[in-house]
Amino acid sequence: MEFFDKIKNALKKTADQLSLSVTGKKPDENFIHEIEEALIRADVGAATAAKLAGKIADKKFSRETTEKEIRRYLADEICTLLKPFEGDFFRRRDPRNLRPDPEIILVIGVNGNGKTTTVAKIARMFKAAGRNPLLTAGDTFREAATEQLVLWAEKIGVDVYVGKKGADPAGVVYDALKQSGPTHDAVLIDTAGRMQNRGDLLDELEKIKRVIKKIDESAPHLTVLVLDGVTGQAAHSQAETFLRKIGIDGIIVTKLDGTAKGGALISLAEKYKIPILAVGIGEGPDDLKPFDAETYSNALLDVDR
Ligand SMILES: Nc1nc2c(ncn2[C@@H]2O[C@H](COP(=O)(O)OP(=O)(O)OP(=O)(O)O)[C@@H](O)[C@H]2O)c(=O)[nH]1
Ligand SMILES: [Mg+2]
Repeated sequence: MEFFDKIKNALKKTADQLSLSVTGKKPDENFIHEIEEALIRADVGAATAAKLAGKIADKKFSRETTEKEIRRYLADEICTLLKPFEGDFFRRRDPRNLRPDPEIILVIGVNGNGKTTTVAKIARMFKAAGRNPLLTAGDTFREAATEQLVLWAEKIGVDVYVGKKGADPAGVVYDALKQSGPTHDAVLIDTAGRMQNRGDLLDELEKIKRVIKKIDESAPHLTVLVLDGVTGQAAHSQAETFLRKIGIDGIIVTKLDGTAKGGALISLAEKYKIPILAVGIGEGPDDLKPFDAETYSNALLDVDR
């Protein structure tokens, strides 16, 4: 399936939320309000929705304006908003680029957001680019978590480092980094899910970071916060806490295929000024896609390129 169609399919539920009935109507106050509500239903966020609706109001569309034109206009506005936050995750992995060796990538986030799956997807992408990542099972709480990562590693054909069950995760990460061979040009660290209100678990994450720095002062080279697209506006408090406590370089929004709230990342990017490195649009290892502002906004509003 072509890339645009995949994203479009993924965002279909959100696009359906944005059904606008405009034919023959001049965009009056009621209509503007309708648009604003539709945007909020798609989880664009109240402030951003108001801003976008305001732009439609200012534009003074005529009675002849078609729904398609309004969609086009909204898509363009959203694209402009998001453009500065297009992460360069895929581009900077270009093997010709200079990068640290190994490149250490820490993947963090709340329980069930899709961290382990995302680690697998990144590994797949790296492998396809001719790289050799070492996966690290930094989730030592649940045995199933380690098994899940090991299964992915086997499926993709990459190495995985697993510590002892119940071991201190920071220790496991340290050992993994020590043992990563000269052939490993990246270390992808999966971590246990932790709620943003669990101070003790956030401290543990800080410890993991400290340990990484012992090995390489400049690492982690990329700290990725994985957010669940289905969470909607609740993702804000997650982003805020992880940003403040741990520091993040970018976000990956998963499950965009399963949500009617695909608009959440608009307000997220805008509010926290965090690059969106990629999006997850399925459970398979190839379902990680670059975040492209134009493709995303066109798919969200269901307009053609
Ligand atoms: N539809 C869909 N499902 C996804 C996506 N990413 C992950 N999932 C599913 O979400 C569920 C949780 O994914 P995991 O990768 O285990 O999440 P996690 O953050 O590692 O979970 P914990 O380790 O328990 O915190 C699994 O069933 C995944 O298959 C996605 O982009 N789309
Ligand atoms: Mg996991």
